[in-house]
Amino acid sequence: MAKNRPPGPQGTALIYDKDMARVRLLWDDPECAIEVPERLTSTYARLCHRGLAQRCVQLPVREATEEDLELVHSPEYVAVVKGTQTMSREQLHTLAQQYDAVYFHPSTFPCARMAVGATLQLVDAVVTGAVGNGMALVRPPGHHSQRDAANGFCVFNNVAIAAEHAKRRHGLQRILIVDWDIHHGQGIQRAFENDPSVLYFSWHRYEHQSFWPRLRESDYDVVGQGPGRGFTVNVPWNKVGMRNADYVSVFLHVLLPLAIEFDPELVLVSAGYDSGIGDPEGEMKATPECFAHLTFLLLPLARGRLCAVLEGGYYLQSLAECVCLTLQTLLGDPVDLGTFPSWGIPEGPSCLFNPCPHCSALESIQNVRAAHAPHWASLRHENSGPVLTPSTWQGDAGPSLLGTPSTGTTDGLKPLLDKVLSCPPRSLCTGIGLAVPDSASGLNLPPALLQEKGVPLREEEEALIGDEGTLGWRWRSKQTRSGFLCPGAHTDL
Ligand code: X5A
Ligand code: ZN
Repeated sequence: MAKNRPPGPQGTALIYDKDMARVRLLWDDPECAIEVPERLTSTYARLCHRGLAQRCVQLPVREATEEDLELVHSPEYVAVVKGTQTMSREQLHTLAQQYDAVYFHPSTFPCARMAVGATLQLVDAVVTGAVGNGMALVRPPGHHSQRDAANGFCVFNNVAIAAEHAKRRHGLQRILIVDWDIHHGQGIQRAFENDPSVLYFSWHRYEHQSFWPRLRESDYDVVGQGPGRGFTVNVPWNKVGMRNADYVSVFLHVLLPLAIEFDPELVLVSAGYDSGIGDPEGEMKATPECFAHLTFLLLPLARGRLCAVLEGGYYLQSLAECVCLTLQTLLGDPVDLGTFPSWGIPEGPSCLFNPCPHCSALESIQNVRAAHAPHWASLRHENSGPVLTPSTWQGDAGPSLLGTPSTGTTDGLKPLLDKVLSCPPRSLCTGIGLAVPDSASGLNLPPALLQEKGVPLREEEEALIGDEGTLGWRWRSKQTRSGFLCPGAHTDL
């Protein structure tokens, strides 16, 4: 099955150091209690157990210099974090209270420097061509941290620093950051909101701004500022329970058209797995295979130069499995549609095996497409084939959801889009598997997640299934639904 690949330009780097497992919560704080050292150690153990770590080029970490850190953070903030090395538990606790959802440990400074250094090592190896792609397993995570603030378990912004490093020290001009963590990486967004050389994409649990970090700036209509307009892409999830089909749909209908048009020289993934099934923060339902699909869909970009950097992920079993499937795809193993039986589904597809995106997901997709149509030609097609599947289906006399006529200026783009996106409909049905307890390779999922088997389709899901089932979707002409928020969009579908 798996072919070994020699190290070299085609190889996959893995960067990990157990020293990053040293930082841990020293006091009682329910919000921070989930960010545990085992996130790293048990994930790495699983990679070794699967033989995946052994197939990678294992690169050493280094500690980032203060100069590296100051690519994104202020010298004053770096000095504050540096000062934690010699603080007492009480002093650490007091400092942590100045920030939102943060803890410090005497090892925080060296670990956080190592997390940045590991990310920079990975970027250097990929950009110089020493390896083809790779993954860095790091703690603390980074995407919430800001110029002058720790936030959401994050101390230094590993990925933002890496992007700045790639620009300044390798001269790259176009970097794509894909943040599939379930929280909005507002730290990355703020670092690049004015910068057209960094395209930042994030999806996140939002629930109409009621989910942490509860920011207005996480909504779909926040698109960047000044020269950076159009280079910030936010996809809010306004409901929990999103599945593989929702994630893949957002890639097909939002991220990939923009990413292909942007034509990045490097792809950085803020690879948080709190968006995976079983995670207590995300409460989503994407299975580990989904991350293989997502990774695979990114590989045609930037000639495969992809660096995945761990962010969140708090359900240890799911986290480890999701990382395995990401790394396996980076190693070049096929995204195997036949892996479902190994997930222990004795009686076949269940409710989770559902190819249709949720109504709420389609709404977010429409809204972000409408918000970005002025900035991206690839969103201004009409009836251009597979890329405009269900969310933009217009029916015979239906109104244009985007309200923007095609400008026909996309010459070279359509063939490329067609090539990358014309997956046979079945492929949307693929990344959806259900683990049952005690299955050898599956997760031990909480019972609540297993009760869905056999539950019939919800009304709005049924409404999306056309004659052909799966992706042969049509909007029912009589189907009426309100709630589309984009200006100019019609509420009758
Ligand atoms: C990196 C990450 C989450 C913070 C949640 C605070 N942070 N409630 O996933
Ligand atoms: Zn997260």
